[in-house]
Amino acid sequence: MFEAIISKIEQYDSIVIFGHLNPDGDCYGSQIALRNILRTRYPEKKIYCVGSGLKKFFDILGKMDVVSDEIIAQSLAIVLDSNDINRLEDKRAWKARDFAKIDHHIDTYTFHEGPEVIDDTATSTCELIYRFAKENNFEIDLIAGSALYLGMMTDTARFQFANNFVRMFEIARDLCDLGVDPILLNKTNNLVPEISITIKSFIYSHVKKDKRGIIYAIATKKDREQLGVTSAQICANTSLLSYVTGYPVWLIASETDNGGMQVEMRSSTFDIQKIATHFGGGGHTFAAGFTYKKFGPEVINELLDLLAGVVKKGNE
Ligand SMILES: [Mn+2]
Repeated sequence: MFEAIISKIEQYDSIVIFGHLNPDGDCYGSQIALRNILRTRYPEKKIYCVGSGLKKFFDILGKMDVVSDEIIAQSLAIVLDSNDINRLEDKRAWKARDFAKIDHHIDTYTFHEGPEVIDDTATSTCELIYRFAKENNFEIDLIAGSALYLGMMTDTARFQFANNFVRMFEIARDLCDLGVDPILLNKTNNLVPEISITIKSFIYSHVKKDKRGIIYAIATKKDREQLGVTSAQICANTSLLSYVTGYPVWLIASETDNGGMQVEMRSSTFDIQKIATHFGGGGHTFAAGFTYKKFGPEVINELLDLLAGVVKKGNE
């Protein structure tokens, strides 16, 4: 499955691993895991991770690397957990000599040519990195195993969602056998900055309901400036509106600094990924998001109408 990617890896002395904007546990975890696995297997090669990573894990799983343009220009870029070229955090991936990709999102075909493994039935990119290591007898050390566990745990919202639960739990079991400490990973992952109280109280006091089955909250740029938070910080809280009886779709929309809109949407039941695609985004069937060039009542209403259409059709 990974033969073409491995043959690329073997051709290069330096490899730079890229991820998406606003890195989450799966993005950071898959980058760190792949870095460790490749460093162990190919000690003579230089392997780097770029991007902002997940700071709260730096002490236990490792920091990101600072890599010059010159190094990138002679490296193989491996892009992880990203299906949309516009959502790549470090755009220098396109300055690399060569390119490969491993991902579990529904493909949007915006990337350059190169060997790729895309499996949207996988729980996480970390699951794919696990398979990459196992299928090729690459050693998974304790750091890599912990990073893989982190990504699988966070992308499944703590093992709630999977196409194949047996496969997911078998991997989790194998990682626990390696010595991974789920309590430490959970505890670290649960840590939130104090500002999250402010964000949560804003969302709960700005809940809006659309009778057609959508519950949501909207933050304008002014709201955000008063709170002192970014759109990404606001949009990371969709779970606050989840599973309210009568509302199978929930979302948070935030006006971006340049007057556009960032949206994160979830559904318990309906395929909302296609609505994200309509606005130039993507994601998964029940968890998707996008950034759009416009913000305001008109575009919000368009979004609500489209989602209401999905709910109506799904209920027929
Ligand atoms: Mn992911």
